[in-house]
Amino acid sequence: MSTAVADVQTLTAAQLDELCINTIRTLSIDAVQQAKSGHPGTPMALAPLVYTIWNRVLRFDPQNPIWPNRDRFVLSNGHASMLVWSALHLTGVQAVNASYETVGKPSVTLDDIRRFRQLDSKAPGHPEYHWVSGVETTTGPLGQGVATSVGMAIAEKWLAHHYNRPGFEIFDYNIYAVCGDGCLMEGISSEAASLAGHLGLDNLCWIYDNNHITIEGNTRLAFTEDVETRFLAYGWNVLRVGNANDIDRIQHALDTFKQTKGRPTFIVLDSHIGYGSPHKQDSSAAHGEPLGEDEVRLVKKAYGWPEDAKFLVPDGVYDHFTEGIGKRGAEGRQKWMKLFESYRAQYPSLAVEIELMQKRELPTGWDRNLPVFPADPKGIAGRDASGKTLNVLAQNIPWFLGGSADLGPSNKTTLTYSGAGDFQADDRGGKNLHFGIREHAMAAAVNGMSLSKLRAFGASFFIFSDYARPAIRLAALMELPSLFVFTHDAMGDGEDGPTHQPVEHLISLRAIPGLITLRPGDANEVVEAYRYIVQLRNQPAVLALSRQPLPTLDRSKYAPASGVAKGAYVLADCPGGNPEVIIIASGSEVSLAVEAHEKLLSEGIRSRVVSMPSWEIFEQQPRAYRESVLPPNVTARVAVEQASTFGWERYVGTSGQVVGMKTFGASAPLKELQRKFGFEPDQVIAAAKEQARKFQVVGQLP
Ligand SMILES: Cc1ncc(C[n+]2csc(CCOP(=O)(O)OP(=O)(O)O)c2C)c(N)n1
Ligand SMILES: [Mg+2]
Repeated sequence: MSTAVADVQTLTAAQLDELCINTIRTLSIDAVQQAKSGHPGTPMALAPLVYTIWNRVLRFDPQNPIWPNRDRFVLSNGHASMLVWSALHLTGVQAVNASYETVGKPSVTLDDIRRFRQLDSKAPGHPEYHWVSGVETTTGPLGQGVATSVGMAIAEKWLAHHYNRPGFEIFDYNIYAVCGDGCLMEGISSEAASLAGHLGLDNLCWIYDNNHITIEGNTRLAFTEDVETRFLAYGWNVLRVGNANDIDRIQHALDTFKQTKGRPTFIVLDSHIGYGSPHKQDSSAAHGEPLGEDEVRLVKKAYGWPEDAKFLVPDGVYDHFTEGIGKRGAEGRQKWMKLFESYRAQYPSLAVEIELMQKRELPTGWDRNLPVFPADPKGIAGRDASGKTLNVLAQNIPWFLGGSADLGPSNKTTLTYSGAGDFQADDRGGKNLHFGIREHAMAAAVNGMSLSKLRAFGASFFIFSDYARPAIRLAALMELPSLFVFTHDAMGDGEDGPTHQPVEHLISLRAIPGLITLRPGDANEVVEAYRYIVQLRNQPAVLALSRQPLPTLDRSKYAPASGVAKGAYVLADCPGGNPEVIIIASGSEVSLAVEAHEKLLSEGIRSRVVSMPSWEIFEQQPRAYRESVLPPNVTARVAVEQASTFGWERYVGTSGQVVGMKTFGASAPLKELQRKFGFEPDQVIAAAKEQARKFQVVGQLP
């Protein structure tokens, strides 16, 4: 008789294991079939792995999926999401709300699984962090999950170093990331694995689903390297389990990982996509489409499953998970809670830090000693003002840390205060991360650190935001407060030429929903930008900073830089405040706009300068404020920004003018570039005058 309908009392331990595994398989098959879309093959193959990790190994309490010392599970091959939905459902993971409280209902119900990939279901197409409790990171773009897991492993090491005390192992969790051929073909995983190997992250275990299949067919089409040797070369411990159905071997490999010190572990798991499907096993046909009703029956028969049963969770399955992960997780968490209470008694301030951090709150005094820059026509570069600010913030906020992709000295992101230190294999307390020249993995790792509740930043030249963009996008999708500090934001590094001069970057980042971009106009705006960013809890931010000195504006003459918190503000106005022309500028062009404005005023033209460091923040302001800054009846407008003109019509209208870039830049000293591309007072003045003239003509129309 099928074990699925047998009296559970009569089942052996091995049969119970198999029953649970086949439940994961059949839930996955049924969900994909019902949705008429999805990926059944890999859940069928990896059900034993996921079962073993979750029910035998993972230290995770389904009753509280945000317990800080839980092990992390990442499914980097996110298309196999039914593995996650099955695991979250069968283990009874509880939903958590935005205030970090469990709300007394399951994270994923059987009904959600029945409605796999349907609107509002808690079982969407791919694992989504902000949407389903128990998902540790959003995955789907292949390679992102494993790269993010490296940031999680860095975070655990840093947290353990910073907060553990003798007898108080407050942080000692592991990170398990499952990946497929696709993840390992993507360049980001190579960057990430290289970094993890260098850092000796022995809390990190990747399990590679070695099924030789991707969408187009067998991996012999495009992926024939020796993956094991590659990971050995990265400095990982490499293990192999030759049969994905052998859960004891899988467990043994995972145990070996836990005993391995000084290097991460890579487990190659030889598997069969579509396992059990007579016509589709080991073929790409099992990858990304429903098996078909007939094949589903055949597969169920092969599993010893009732052929007509759909979404069946046999008796004994929920209980078996409760006995396994449920019991182990609850015990682990309760033990930890007790430990944490005595820790709090002995180290109250550290305990407070941990609690604040978990809720993404800031310690009191987080903004003390933030620099204030005196007016100075010569000024200071955005990157330098940023460096000074970062060094203050990192001292005020114990869990604020980050680094650059080998451009620290140039980005001025190095934390130079005494004791800041470098994060390395032999120093887990350092606050300077050296990501190496790996922007893509850096950005994903920053997300991994943010997911671990650190306030983390990554840095590079603005032009190379392109190399980090997929992870920046995911930060926005996940609603994570990751920070990306990009310097050399325009043509400021003139001689490097067009390969290094961003043009379309600002507007392309502005197009990412939820991402805050900020391009501050002087040193005090840089400080205010940081003040705004640090208080964000659910949004990532990109800072675009100048390489070259920018005049520090006289704030006794012009409006205070605190206007940055509104995204845009009236920096300089005409007497009486009824402008006939508005000049809008960001970053290095703000002082240019001010210079033009002064000239216009002296010629009797009533101009106004609006400093607009952030479109997104401005858009969040009430209409009354926005209209006070940009009065709708003042249609004579000029925008000045050393970036693509694309999109500025939003603020200057169809009749306005944009002094911006319509081509790539060029290699030359900055002054010459400013002349060539029109970023000089005369051009701005001419544009403003032309606008004002048009306005007057329009104003005279009946
Ligand atoms: C960056 C990225 N490129 C392409 C895809 C589309 N895609 C989804 S799954 C897949 C094949 C993945 O093969 P593998 O990782 O071996 O997964 P398996 O079929 O073995 O489950 C591709 C190309 C993607 N999700 N992300
Ligand atoms: Mg594959």
